Amino acid sequence: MSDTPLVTLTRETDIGVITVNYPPVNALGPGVVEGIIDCLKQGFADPAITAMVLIGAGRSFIAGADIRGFGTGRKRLPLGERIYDILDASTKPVVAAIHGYALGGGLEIALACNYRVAIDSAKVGLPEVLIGILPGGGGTQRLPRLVGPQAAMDMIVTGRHVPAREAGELGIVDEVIPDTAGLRDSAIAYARRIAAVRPLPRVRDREDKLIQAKLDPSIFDAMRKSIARRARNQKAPYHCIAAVEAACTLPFDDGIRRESELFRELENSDEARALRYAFFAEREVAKLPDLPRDVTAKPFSNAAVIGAGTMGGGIAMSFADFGIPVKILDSTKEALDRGMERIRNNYATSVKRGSLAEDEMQHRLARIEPVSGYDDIKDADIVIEAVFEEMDVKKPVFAKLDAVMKPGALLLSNTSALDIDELAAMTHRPGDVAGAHFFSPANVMKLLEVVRGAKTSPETLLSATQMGRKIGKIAGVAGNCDGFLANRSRAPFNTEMVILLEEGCLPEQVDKVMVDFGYPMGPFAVGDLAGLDISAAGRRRRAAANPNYRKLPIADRLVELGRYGQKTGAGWYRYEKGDRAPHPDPEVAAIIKHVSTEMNVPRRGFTDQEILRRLLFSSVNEACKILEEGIAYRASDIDVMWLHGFGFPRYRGGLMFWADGIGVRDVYNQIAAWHQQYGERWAPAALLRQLAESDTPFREAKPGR
Ligand code: 3H9
Repeated sequence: MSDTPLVTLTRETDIGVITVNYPPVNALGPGVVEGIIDCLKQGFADPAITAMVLIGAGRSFIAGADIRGFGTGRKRLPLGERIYDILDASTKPVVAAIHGYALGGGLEIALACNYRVAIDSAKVGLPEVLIGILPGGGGTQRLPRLVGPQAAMDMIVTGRHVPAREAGELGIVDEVIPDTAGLRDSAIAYARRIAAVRPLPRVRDREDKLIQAKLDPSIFDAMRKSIARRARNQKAPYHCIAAVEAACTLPFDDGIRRESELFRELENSDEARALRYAFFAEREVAKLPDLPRDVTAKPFSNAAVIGAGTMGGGIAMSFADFGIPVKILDSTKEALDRGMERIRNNYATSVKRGSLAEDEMQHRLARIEPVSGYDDIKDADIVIEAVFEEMDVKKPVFAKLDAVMKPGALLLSNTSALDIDELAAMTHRPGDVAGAHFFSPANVMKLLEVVRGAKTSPETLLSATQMGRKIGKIAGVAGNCDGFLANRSRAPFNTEMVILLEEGCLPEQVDKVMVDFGYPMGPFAVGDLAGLDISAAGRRRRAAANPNYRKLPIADRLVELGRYGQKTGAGWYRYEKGDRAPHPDPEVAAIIKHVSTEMNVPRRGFTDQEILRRLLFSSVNEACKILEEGIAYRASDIDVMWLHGFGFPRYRGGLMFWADGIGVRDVYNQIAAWHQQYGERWAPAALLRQLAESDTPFREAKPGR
């Protein structure tokens, strides 16, 4: 701990400047609120001070309450002496000067100040819902008074970060200051300008923006309806709406009491614990514990992608979206034209939907240059191979890259399962080679799985993860094995879901269980989207490599019948022309029953819980093997990959966090029982047994090496 005080008051002639200095983001950790209160009181007492500025040191104003303190019993704010009440009772104007982020409790403090100024690049928001709670520092009462209940709900229920200019237009900040002007000086000048204004403006006194909702309270039910699908199984979004509603129906102080009640109901809910866990897991995944300290990432300013297919195009868009020029290479003009056409169509769809401005689309397209020769990409800092998923197709690409690329370029493969070491062996620089497994659609999905080969250098590993972060991805590291971390941990789930059909389930029944659990789509519907021919090719490859590979005759039968999924209008479901809605298909049910009979497997009924556990426990067991072999750094990395790669419901934390909720012993006992019943594929991982015997939660499992 440094000796620098957390909060200081300095005087600039007649203006008191309160500076919060609690790196990295000025969260309201222990002592911070108390420090601000002390400084406010000193400022009120000093007759030479006419107004005060509250500002953050370092990269942010205040990023909110200290999330680590939640659920620990640590009290967040000094009881009885709430900072918000002290600000409301202020006798001198207080100006919040915002840069970086003013989030959660940070924005709530700013809202209780008399004025707010922000620099252009600042962002404000009440993101509490994203960690399963609601703004508990008056935000649900003050924000609607400033911006109206509809705009307040839009912010509070989504938790989105609002850029300073928009915050200015909404009325959250009183003045937006150009980034170049210097926030501290500008805020002091602003404070001097308004020092004499009386009565002091207080957000709590404003009622004008509430009138409309008082007359027509239907906006609250409309909001509830509009989030029904997205917020299913969750409480926090609904509590957020209820709290804003209270702002319109109750006097201010009663509204604050209602907000506190609702806050307390959420603070230790399962949902809040899971979401807090996910928040920290996402930050932990960025840490590479075994890298030497002095390793630095290679800078990069451009990239190249080999292969203009769906994946290659999506990867190229990911770079272009973040301002990085990228070349896309394919062997024929037709393939390049098709690839560029697909990219243009994807962007055009975003423009049509209103999520991308037309001129921004043009900027992004201008960053993507189609090229047809390896010579055109030889100077790229990073190259990502995204050709057909077959070793014999990928190997010559790596040999070629080795021959042409400038020294030090990162050579990455987008393979989702193939051996990185075999690819690296095609080059004379295996240290520069790693996997960069993007998920489909690559420009949308947040996950990047960086795969470390046996010879991947620490510098390459770090550079590949930082590249991911620069293009907005959450990058996690996996070891090199068939399927790496993500697909390997998911593979038993994919097998089990088809075996369930052999034993008595139908696709729509399994899908319903998983959607009810919280997945956006059921696994069979996802299979149809991805293409059943693709998964069949993966099965063929694995069966060729492993004679004990469990065959999935039902899935194979559909592929033999040309049922490849959405693209052929039929897969696990039937699709109407031009419509993506899956319809249960009696033909599929008949095939399933027929194959069960052929296999001599009696059909029986399944409970929802049995379906859920059969699918997820099979993956938990595999995840334990992955940890055991040191393929993952930590259990929470597996969770991050499931959240961002496979649509696992975030409010359940992730696969391993969810399994911890059941308890490691119960999970082990069930898997051991299924081992007896179904044989080898359910053999419990050694690590699982050890964890169960020592009653150690999955999240504390120490990976092997
Ligand atoms: C709240 O305010 C409740 C109120 O209504 C009042 C109730 C009474 N606490 O993300 P980064 C750490 S709820 C503790 O990598 P970036 C983070 O773990 C809160 N720690 O940086 C990381 O630590 P480490 C509402 C926090 O620049 C380090 O800071 N506020 C907190 O990419 C750097 O973080 C939020 O939900 C925190 N509040 O993004 C905001 N915030 O280095 C949550 C950060 O050890 N925070 N840390 O891994 C964020 O969204 C992002 O951190 C932020 C910066 C956008 C601020």
